[in-house]
Amino acid sequence: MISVGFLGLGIMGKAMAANLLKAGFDVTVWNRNTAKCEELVALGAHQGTTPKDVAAHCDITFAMVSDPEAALALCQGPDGVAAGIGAGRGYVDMSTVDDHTSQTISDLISQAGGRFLEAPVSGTKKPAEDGTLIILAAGDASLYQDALPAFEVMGKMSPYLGDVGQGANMKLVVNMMMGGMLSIFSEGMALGQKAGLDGQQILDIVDAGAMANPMFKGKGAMLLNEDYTTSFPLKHMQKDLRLAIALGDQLEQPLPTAAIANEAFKQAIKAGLADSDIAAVYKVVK
Ligand code: NA7
Repeated sequence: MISVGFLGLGIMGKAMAANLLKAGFDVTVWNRNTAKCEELVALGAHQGTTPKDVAAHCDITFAMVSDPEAALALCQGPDGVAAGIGAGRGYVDMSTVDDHTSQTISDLISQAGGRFLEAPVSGTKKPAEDGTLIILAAGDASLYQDALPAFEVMGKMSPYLGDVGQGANMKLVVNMMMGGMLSIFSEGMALGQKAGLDGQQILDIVDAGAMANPMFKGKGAMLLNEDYTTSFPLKHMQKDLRLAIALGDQLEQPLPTAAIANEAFKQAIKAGLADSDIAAVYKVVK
C-alpha cells in the first residue's frame, strides 16, 4: 500500500488521517501546533518534522488546512512541500481555497517535479469521521487514479472535475448555496418563534415538505437547543462566501443573495462567534 502524508490536523484533517490509519495506510502526519499530532501517533502514525520532510518521504501527501493563506504557507519556503516533493510524488490539497490559490500551488508543485490535485470536500466533522465526504477532485489525472484508494476511505463519492480550479469552484458553489440557505433558515426560525409558533413544529413542518434536507434538520435541532458545538467553524463559511463572491466579481455574475448571507456571517464573526458552528449565525439574526 502507498505511503501517505497528512498535513493539517484540525477538525477535518484529524478525522480523515485517522480513517486512513484505520484502513491500513502507512501515514506520516504533521501539524503546525505539534501537540495535535499526539492522538494520531498513538493510533500508529509517524510524525514528520516539516511539510518538506513529509512530502519528501511519502508517495502522496494530503493537506487539510484552514484557508488560502495557510494552504500557500504549507507549500512555500525552505520547509514547504515544494522544497521536498521529488519527481513523480503527489500532493493533494483538500483545503477549501479559491481557484487562483489552487493554480498557484499547482504551479509550485509542478515546477518542483511533483504532481498536483486539488480536492476540497463537501461535508463537515461527522462525514469526515464516518468517511462519507464528497471529494471534489481536479488536476493531474494520473494522481487522481493513484489517490482513489485513499479517497475511497475518506469519502463516499470522489468525482473528477477536470482542470485545477474546477474542484475549488465546485466547492464554492456548494458552500455558497449552503450559507445562503442557513441564513434564510435562521431568519425563518426567528420570525416564526417571535410570532409565537413552536420551533420544533416549524422544523417538523419544513421537514415534511419539499424543503426537507439534512442540514435544516441537524442545524435546526442545534439552534433550538442553543448548542453551537463546532462541526463547521463559522469563520470558514464566511471565508467560502467571501471567495464565492470574489469569483462572482471576476465572472461578472451577480450574487445578491450570497452577498447578504456574507454580511450575516461577518456580523456573527464580529459578535465573537468565529469558532462556533455555522448554526450560530442564528444568534445574530434572531
Ligand atoms: P480547523 O479545525 O480550524 O483547522 C485548521 C487547520 O489549519 C489546523 O491544522 C491549523 O493548524 C492549520 N493552519 C491554519 N493556519 C495555518 C498556517 N498558516 N500554516 C499551517 N497550518 C495552518 O479547520 P477544519 O479542519 O474545520 O477545516 C479545514 C478545511 O476544510 C477548511 O478549508 C474548511 O473550509 C474546510 P494549527 O492546529 O492551528 O497549528
